[in-house]
Amino acid sequence: MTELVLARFITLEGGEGAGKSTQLRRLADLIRARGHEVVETREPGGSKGAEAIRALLLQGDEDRWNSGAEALLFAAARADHVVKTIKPALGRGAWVLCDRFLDSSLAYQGGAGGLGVEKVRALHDVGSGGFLPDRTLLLHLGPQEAAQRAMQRDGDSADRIGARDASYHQAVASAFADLASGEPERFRTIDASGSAEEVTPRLLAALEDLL
Ligand code: T5A
Repeated sequence: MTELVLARFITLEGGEGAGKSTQLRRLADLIRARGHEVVETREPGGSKGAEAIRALLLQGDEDRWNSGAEALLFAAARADHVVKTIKPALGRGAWVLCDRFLDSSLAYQGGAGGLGVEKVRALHDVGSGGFLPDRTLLLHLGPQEAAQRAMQRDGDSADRIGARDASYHQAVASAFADLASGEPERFRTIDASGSAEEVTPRLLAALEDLL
């Protein structure tokens, strides 16, 4: 019998509380059931160095870093994550499912933060050679439902980026929509409303051609 080896790098993106982490776990189980090794990872983080940078990014006062410094830290964390975790897993034929990746930097620091997507892409070129996912699943959820879910999970203790105001998060959502329409071959936009059980089959259907 031939061994099933078909490495894929899949990212889940979207605003706060869209259900990315919940869906990533559910999707990983379903892909494993198809016979693949699956590595679940996240950003910022996913490697020892990147997890250390995560603490710098998400803790402290809202104005601890400006957009440029934030983008540099995210790019540095990503560079470590790509080299230490993602590429080795892909190299042995695993699927890698990642909760946020470059597109979060493009939408948050590049779009909402005002840095511009080209500068963020340039940092990604320096840090990670412009490495991109095979597919990006953008979870779309209306702002009220997203806020309810984020509140249910975090209460009043959102991190320094999650706690930014509604206009910042609206700008993030709009930047994600622009990214998806600019790269339709890589992105699939998924309706994230309804129960977790209802959302998972939509995500799986968007990967079916890769499985
Ligand atoms: N960031 C990150 C940048 O600015 N630039 C970058 O480059 C990167 C990589 C990371 C922060 O950093 C920013 C973005 C973020 O602000 P984080 O702690 O890693 O922060 O977490 P987030 O990715 O922000 O996680 P979210 O808050 O977006 O949540 P998720 O993962 O989308 O949602 P999840 O699964 O945790 O669900 C939230 C709650 O809703 C419930 C869950 O049980 C949970 O309580 N839920 C549902 N409830 C009802 N129906 C469903 N279908 C549900 N699905 C989940």
